[in-house]
Amino acid sequence: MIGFCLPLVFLVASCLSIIHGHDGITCGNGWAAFEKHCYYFSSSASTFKDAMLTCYRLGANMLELQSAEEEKWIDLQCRIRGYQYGVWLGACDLQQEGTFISVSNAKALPYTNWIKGEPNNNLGIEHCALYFVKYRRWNDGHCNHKVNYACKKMK
Ligand SMILES: [Ca+2]
Ligand SMILES: [Ca+2]
Repeated sequence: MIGFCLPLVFLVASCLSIIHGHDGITCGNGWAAFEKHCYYFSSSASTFKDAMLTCYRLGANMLELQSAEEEKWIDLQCRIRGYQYGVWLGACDLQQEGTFISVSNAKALPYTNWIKGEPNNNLGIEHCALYFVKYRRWNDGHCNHKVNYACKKMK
């Protein structure tokens, strides 16, 4: 039964993705689609807190990277948009120094890709994570720095 149903499920899923394939229809204007999610990329740089609040206002969360594949796509988007540093990631160690957790659910990060030697909590004041395009890896930075950001929601 499973052997029969699976191809059918994939057929229906791929038909749906064709019908809803256009970003403007699936995600709305100004949003980009990648796999099961919609992404909004900021046109200016913000503090970590302002980035988070903007994403909430848009009915989304800050970008929380789940995989190397997603990160690769985000890296491309950052480069196309000419982001100077990269994007904030929805991860911080404000609750417990040294332990980075996801902002949306306070759980352990499902995926990390820190620059070697990071997170280093430089000067004791770095508590917010960002994707650093220059190194294609992550750094902890000062939460009040202004960095571009991306918001993410389910399609
Ligand atoms: Ca820290
Ligand atoms: Ca750092």
